[in-house]
Amino acid sequence: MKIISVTLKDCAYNPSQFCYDKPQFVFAGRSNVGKSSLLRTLANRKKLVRVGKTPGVTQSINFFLVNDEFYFVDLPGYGFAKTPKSVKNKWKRLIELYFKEAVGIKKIILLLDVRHEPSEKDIIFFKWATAYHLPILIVLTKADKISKNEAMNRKFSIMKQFQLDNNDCLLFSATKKNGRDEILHEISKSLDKN
Ligand SMILES: Nc1nc2c(ncn2[C@@H]2O[C@H](COP(=O)(O)OP(=O)(O)O)[C@@H](O)[C@H]2O)c(=O)[nH]1
Ligand SMILES: [Mg+2]
Repeated sequence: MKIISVTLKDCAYNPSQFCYDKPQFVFAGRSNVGKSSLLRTLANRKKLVRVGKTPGVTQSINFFLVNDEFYFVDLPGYGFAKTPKSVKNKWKRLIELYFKEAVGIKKIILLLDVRHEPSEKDIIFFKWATAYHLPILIVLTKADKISKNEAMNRKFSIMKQFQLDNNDCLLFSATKKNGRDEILHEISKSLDKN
């Protein structure tokens, strides 16, 4: 798949702003996991529109229209220690409302740092998405930070933990651009279904 255009369509602070008119690929993960880097790499852009410069402060669900065909949906990163509880609750409600409707969500792409065990919040998020019957692709980020062997071992261990197929758990490096094609391939496969 070729990504030709990426434009920020909406920053949704309430459900009336959710973009359901085209298929959606939803990117989630804890703050600092490498979500912005992944989105930039997929889009082949040095920068996407910056929404909220301070980690933990972006409270909106951001819809990027890709090729006029589907959306990359950027969920607020979770697990940033300094985020006040009231803000956390607001995010949770907003995401819950989004998942509940789930019109056209093709895949949840959950990012985990390849070097670390999934946190409790990662696991809760995974279970949450599963409860809404949303298909999940796990992307293990920053794969360049460990050896190829270690990375493969981490991948198998995560596949086992979350009971995923080989194609539903991919290694990625933004610095090396490894894994980009595989992720885009999974996205394009999901678009071809139905
Ligand atoms: N070595 C390496 N560093 C990365 C990679 N992806 C992200 N980073 C770094 O990790 C930090 C957080 O990345 P960012 O994309 O802003 O994370 P976000 O908070 O999830 O959006 C930044 O310093 C990035 O340069 C990667 O694949 N390899
Ligand atoms: Mg970011």
